[in-house]
Amino acid sequence: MAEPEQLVVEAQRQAAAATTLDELSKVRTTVSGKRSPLVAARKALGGLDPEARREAGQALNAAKSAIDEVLASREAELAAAARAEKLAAERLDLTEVTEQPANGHLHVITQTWQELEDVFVGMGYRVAEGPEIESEWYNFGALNFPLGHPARDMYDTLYVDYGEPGSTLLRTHTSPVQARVMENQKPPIYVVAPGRCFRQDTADATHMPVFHQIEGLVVDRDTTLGDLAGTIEAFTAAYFGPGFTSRLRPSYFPFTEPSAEFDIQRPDGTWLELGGCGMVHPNVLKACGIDPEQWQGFAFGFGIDRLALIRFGIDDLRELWTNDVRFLEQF
Ligand code: 2NM
Repeated sequence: MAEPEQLVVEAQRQAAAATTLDELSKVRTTVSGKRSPLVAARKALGGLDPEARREAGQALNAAKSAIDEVLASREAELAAAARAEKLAAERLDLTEVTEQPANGHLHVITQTWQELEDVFVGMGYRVAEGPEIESEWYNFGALNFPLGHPARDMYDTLYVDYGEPGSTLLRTHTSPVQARVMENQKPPIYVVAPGRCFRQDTADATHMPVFHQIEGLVVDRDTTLGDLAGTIEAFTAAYFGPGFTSRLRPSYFPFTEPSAEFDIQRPDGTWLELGGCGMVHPNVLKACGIDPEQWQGFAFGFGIDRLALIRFGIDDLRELWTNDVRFLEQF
């Protein structure tokens, strides 16, 4: 028969070797279950005489208590370890960023718009804004487009069903912003008006019914066509970089006289048609409350979207409106 102390030592050894609660449960069966040496020793007590039985019984009871304690304390250890492991495995740290989410960026048109504003602000201009829904007067009348003038028809105007028929429209250019500035501010005036414009147009690679323009306006004393040409040239170098130059070609606009188109020359000698410009027509100055005998002005304008295409090497305007992130994120 095994010595009771041996049984305790063996139970300690096996309990310590168990690394999971499952293993410990098997150890419990082995060291204190029905077929364990402990229970066998208890059964064997019956064969002893009363004196020896009492002594051996006490020793076995003490061993049984010691073994139960060994099992309970190992069980507590393993249960604590299992709980800690489960907690660690299930831990949800919502402040923990495992993968940096991709950064978005401004749309190609917005980037171009902001860079243009930066260049003009650097040249001393202020940025002006106005309504996208305009009156016939600010979009045409004040700008020397008389009623019934064929130039009005060239703008494919989208009229709004509001007020008298033909009185309210979606602005076809940002020039009405300039008219409002002239009406509300005293010269000298140096402003650019970037903004969204609307024309009834079928979308194709180079046209959209919604597009963006930026227009500049200067009204000051003794302003000349030379100042206009110098301004276009300074802008060209500032925006496109050194090695880019500009030229003016005679043209016609109702709100400027003389009028011109302007082109940009790339360092490789090729030309790019960019926009229109001219000396503000005296009728426009008068309509906006400025005395053309004292003040002269020049204005210029071009499309932001087309510039964005050139700048980023995109060949179809419609790509800017599809808003497919896989396309836009390239720029
Ligand atoms: C252009 C071309 C030529 C222009 C004229 C004016 C105003 F209000 F002063 F009369 N603003 N913008 C103008 C002149 C715009 O864009 C192609």
